[in-house]
Amino acid sequence: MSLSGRALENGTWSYDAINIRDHAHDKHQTVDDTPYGGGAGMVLRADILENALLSIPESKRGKLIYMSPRGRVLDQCYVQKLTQEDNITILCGRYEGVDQRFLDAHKVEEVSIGDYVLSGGEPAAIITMDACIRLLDGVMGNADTAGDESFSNGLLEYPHYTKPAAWTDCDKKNHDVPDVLRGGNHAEIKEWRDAQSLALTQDRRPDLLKK
Ligand code: 6GU
Repeated sequence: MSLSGRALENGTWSYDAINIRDHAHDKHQTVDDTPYGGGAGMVLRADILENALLSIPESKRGKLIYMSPRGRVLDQCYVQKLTQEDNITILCGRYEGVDQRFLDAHKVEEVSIGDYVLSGGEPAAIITMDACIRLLDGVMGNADTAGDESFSNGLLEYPHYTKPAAWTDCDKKNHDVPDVLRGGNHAEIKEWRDAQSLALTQDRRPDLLKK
């Protein structure tokens, strides 16, 4: 089972899902309507969204976030901040969007997972949750694991190798594990890994170095 699945079973975290449609007033369970000012798509209604929100006990609402490509882009620093919250309510939109008055009235923070557009906020919510859950106490088997990984120190992670030390690929090409990693000199290994991290970051994500 996944780390987050096991953590759910042992009570490290829990969730409830609310179907916005259950909070509509009419028999067709309408949750959206056409945008004022015209344009394509439908907009989720503020009154229905508020009914759905108020159905959550106040003590459980916590921070309110709305998954939207307009939002602040999720990064490891923001994930860490979210894990400090006792409760989080995540609104997942579909259609064109959400009536702005709901976002304003309830001080909703908009969160994006990157510069591309999804058809709905649900996959983005799952990603946000996974990134948070793995940081909760006791979820990762080895507490050290979270310290070295990509982004936690602002750099991409160094490359990893395991046995066999010598490996021949399907084109008969030999690939050896770098000698330094097999030598057992921990200071030298750390220096090599740090240099690899820096070079990889410079090559693939120079934007991270500027930060
Ligand atoms: Cl959070 N939602 C949607 N619909 N699209 C996105 C996104 C969120 N983040 C990036 N693209």
